[in-house]
Amino acid sequence: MESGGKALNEQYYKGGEIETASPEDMRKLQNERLVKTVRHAYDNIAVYREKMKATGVEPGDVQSVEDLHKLPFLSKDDLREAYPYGYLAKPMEEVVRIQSTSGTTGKRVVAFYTQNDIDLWDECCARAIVAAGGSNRDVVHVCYGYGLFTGGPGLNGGSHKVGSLTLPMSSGNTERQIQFMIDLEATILCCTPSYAAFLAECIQQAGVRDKIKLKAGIFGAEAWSEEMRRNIEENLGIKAYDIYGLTETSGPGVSFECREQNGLHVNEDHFIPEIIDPDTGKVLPLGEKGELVFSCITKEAFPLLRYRTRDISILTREKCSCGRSLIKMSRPMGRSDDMLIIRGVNVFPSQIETVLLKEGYPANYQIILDRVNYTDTFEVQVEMTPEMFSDEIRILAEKEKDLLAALRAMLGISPKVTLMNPRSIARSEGKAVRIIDNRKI
Ligand code: DLL
Repeated sequence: MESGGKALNEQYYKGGEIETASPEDMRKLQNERLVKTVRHAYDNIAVYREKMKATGVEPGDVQSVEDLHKLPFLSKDDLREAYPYGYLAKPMEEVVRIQSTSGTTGKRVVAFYTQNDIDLWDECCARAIVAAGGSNRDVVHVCYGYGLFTGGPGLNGGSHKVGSLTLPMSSGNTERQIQFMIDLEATILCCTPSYAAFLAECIQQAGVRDKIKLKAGIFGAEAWSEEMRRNIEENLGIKAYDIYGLTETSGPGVSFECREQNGLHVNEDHFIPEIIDPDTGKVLPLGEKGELVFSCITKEAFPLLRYRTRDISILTREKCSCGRSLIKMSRPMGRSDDMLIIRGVNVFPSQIETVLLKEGYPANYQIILDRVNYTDTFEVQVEMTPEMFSDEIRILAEKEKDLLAALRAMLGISPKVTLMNPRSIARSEGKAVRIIDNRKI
């Protein structure tokens, strides 16, 4: 079916032609869209205009992708400082939706969408579904979270666009997930890889593997390994495809895997990728490892240019047997900041420290992560001060409960809280070892 050229399931979905465009045609389109977006952002986002001025660059200085490096970088901190409306580039009458990053109230980033932005986002996710073999004959079971998180709404929109029957399951209630999967004969599963692995185990335990009709899965939102892919594929009898994206650039669908399952094609007619040295900001050539930076060149409400993702990857432009000419990025290999993704939620260690200190604990703590039964475990161990210490179990339990509530309020997820005796956490001779991540990802 996918033999290159025009064979990308266009019968159901029209994304095929652009996905196989020549590099010259793609560059021409990117140039046009980039010039337009720079003007739009400069004219409509006051803080961005100031940022450009401070860098000494004017919209006219950017005439093509070659000029992209002249623009300043944008970071999560820029967006947080301008929270909530600072980077909104369209009048309220034209904006129809927000989505938001996972994490705390303090650390949230809000992304805005016009109806056109949503349509284009749906298109990006539709491409991912088609690349995974999806068509209007498929039943797409979406158990990414719905709501502020982009996973559910993104894949839901993509599935509609392809014309598949969409099951908007959202997360949780595993028993019901499996029942619907069987009853509705779902063929494509969309969720985080860790939830897919967990589902596979539950399906096996329930002895219903032969009732499952799944043929493919589209998994992302967190790091996963090749071993995990093989494990999921074997246990569910499917092909498991990676999908990548971030709230700031719209959500899932910035890039996706095709049948080669070897790197993710970037939807570069919407997002121009760059790889930079995270320390110097210098743009690195194709094939070199560094931090991914994206410029969104079709977005109306939230047109971020040179946005630093903090994800480490490599870009390559090699002929792909699927026929797509879209540039490929390797699966993210880590981050250039300290953000952790725990059960799909973005957590910064600094948030944990803030809570501990506010609650009167000393800065002697450890964050211990592991993966048990394909689910992240998350423990915060913190020392008590000698004054806090008590040998009465009831008092300690009360303290743990209070601290857990404060951490949950800040992070949006619940760690296991363990109060430790004063001076019981090993001191490091160099930098304190605060994070022990035993997850093999
Ligand atoms: O996780 C969007 C998404 C939803 C992607 C569903 C794929 C599927 P955020 O919550 O803003 O958005 O988190 C973005 O998650 O910077 C990466 O560090 C990480 N991430 C996303 N996809 C992948 C992936 C969504 N396929 C952050 N592999 C990003 C590894 C991923 N990490």
